[in-house]
Amino acid sequence: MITNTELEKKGNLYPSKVIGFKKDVDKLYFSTDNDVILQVTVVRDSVLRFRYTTTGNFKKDFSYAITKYAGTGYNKLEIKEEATFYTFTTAKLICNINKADLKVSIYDAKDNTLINKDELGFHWEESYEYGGNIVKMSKTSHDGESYYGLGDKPEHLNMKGKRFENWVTDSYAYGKSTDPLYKDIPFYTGLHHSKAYGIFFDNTFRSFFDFANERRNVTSFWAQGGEMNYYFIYGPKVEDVVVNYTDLTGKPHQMPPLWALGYHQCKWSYYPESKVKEITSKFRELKIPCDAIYLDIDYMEGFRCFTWSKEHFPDPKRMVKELADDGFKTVVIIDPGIKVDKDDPVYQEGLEKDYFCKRADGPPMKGKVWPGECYFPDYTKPEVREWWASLFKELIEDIGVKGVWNDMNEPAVMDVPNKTFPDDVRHDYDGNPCSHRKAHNVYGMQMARATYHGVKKFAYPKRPFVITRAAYSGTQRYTSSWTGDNVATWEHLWIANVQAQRMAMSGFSFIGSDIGGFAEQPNAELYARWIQLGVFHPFCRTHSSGDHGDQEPWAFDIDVTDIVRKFIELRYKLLPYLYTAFWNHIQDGTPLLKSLVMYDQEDVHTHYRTDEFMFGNKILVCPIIEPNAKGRRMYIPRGNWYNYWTNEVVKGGKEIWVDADIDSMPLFVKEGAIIPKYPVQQYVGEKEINEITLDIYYKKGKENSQLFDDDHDGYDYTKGRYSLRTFKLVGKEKGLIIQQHKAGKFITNYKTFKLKLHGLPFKISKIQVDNEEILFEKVKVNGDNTLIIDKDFTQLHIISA
Ligand code: MIG
Repeated sequence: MITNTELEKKGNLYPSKVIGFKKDVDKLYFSTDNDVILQVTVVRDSVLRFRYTTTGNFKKDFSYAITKYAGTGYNKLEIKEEATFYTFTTAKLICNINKADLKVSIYDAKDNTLINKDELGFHWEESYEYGGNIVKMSKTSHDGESYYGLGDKPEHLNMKGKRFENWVTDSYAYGKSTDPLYKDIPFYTGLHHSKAYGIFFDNTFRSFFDFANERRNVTSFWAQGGEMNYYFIYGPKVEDVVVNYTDLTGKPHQMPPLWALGYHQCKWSYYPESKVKEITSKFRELKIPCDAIYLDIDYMEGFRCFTWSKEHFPDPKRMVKELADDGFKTVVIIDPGIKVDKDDPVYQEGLEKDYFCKRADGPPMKGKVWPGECYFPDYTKPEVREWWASLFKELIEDIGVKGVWNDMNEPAVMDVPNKTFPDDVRHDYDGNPCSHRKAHNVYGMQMARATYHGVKKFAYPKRPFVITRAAYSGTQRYTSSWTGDNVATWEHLWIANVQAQRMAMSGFSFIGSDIGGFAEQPNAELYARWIQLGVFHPFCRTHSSGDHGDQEPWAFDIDVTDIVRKFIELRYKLLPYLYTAFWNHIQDGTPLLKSLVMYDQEDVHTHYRTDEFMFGNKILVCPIIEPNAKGRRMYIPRGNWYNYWTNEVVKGGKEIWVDADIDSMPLFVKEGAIIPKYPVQQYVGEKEINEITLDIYYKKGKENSQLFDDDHDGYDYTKGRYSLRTFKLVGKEKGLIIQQHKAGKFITNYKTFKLKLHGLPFKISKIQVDNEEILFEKVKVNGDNTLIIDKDFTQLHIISA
């Protein structure tokens, strides 16, 4: 007879005193009397890994998040034993381990500032419910400490005072307080005393983070299984924390094809073929640039993956070709559920080769999704990923589809209360068999990874393009992503802005929202304001569920169509700027979007800002997120900025009112910046680009800018066939010098630069290119300070009268 239905809690357990210390190359081991071992790996001078076991030995080490390309190696490691603690020092950090209780404190090695300190530190609770341990960590929260990151949380950028859960979940029409959502990125950046550090808790079980919510001075994180295993990443700059985290978990494996940075149009669903063509033709007719058209689930036959509806798409290869001839790349959706259908070859092969996930007692995991009852490939098995990749051959190689959209990969299951697989489902986990409790949060990541490998293989020598809904840390290596099923409300415009910045701060920059909102329908004004924000997100796509009407740029009224065109055109003009930022992103892990706190952490005003952000290094963006606005107040970070529309220079470090009627938005350029621009094209590659415009914003002082170019697709750039130009601007009272440094072997198509000088405080009397005076006719100086010069100049000197 069961007498007690309450789960008995055993209470917290703690490490006892340290009785052993051992060093093994880059690893330090501290063992306690009660069988706890702390293993510290010195990954780099500024990156330490902390790993704990409670059983006296460590299980096999395996992570889907950490990339094999992560940097390792440190300059210094000195270890000392003191009376009450051990201490070790790297070139950047000092770390103390208490002998009495294994508690850790970490200091900046330069000035001894305390950066991070265990409160209770590592502790655990044996779980009767799950069998294993609930592993916990608590840290002291400093006065004035702020917290950022954690993926797609639809909450204020600064997470102080809040608690969050990580469990990848299909969250249709989520709201501002919905938690968790589609992604699990258990990484945050803490900032206090102007110094930033990061913590990446690489544990895929359901996890929780508490940022001084339960107790005012304590920040904690815990998971319902697995190991206490976290990386401490020192900045002290916020940006360096994110860069170092991105180094650990990976940058995108290659540049996106340039077209993927264009505008994308999507809906659930465009069908049949005639409807698709009607949409694409309308873009060309109205001269609204667009590069990609999406096919949602209705293109398939009964929602079966890798099939086409014969009725609606009788000849996909011809259609995809015709779309391509008109500049449109076709992207199709692929979900994880494979219909239980003995006549379906994918199902047959999956079953025969034992590729589907199984319940603990043997039968395949069966769940309902769009096609009806389905089985689900176990993407955590290498062989299954290879098989899955091979399934893309026809779609990509033969039919000519250019990108694949992975949806429902949380995995989402219909008609069950927990919306996903039951906990007992088994996974291979790359040879580390486990239950769904451990594999759930990486399932979507591994699906996207397999899809990426397939698309990459069959698109070769072109670059792949993949988009995923679910993600775990590291997914940015393979794919872009969107923020899931948002709603056409003003609040969601705020959410979209915060989510994109937060994702960029979480190492995942190739992100965007469903522009206009997925559920419900925006009015004309909301759609226009959303496009204005969306063109400054790395992934720029309108998508809607289509239940509530049309959501194309022309679906509202003519005035709005003109506004939408104006901003999509701006996106196309800025493509070389965005492409250059992407290059820096894949090279160095530099985020594509920077919240103000990342831009200027010394200025405490930035710590609680949410709306303003940097798009790349030079452009300050602030969306209008309220109806009926003629402008808004916004914070301008320190320094001088040019209003993009008026060229008026404003001094930052304060809040100001900025006019922005419906056809405009607050947009500023950092002084000294050189912004490269293309002419407007209807799609990438429409025009041969012979000239690049460089918008030069005069500054008294120095500023560097860059311009990257390559073939816009393919892999030649990895062999040095790219062109990277660095411009060094030096502005003086009576002159302006721009030096160009060139790197790379690629010969660009453009031959000249059209320089537009903004804010020049003097009249030009003389121009020298590489120390030779140039006749005004030759360089075509116009009344508006525009001049055209050869792209290969080394030094341009503009001299005042
Ligand atoms: O159950 O494929 O988030 O973008 O249009 C809905 C149909 C499934 C959810 C995705 C959405 C997509 C929709 N999908």
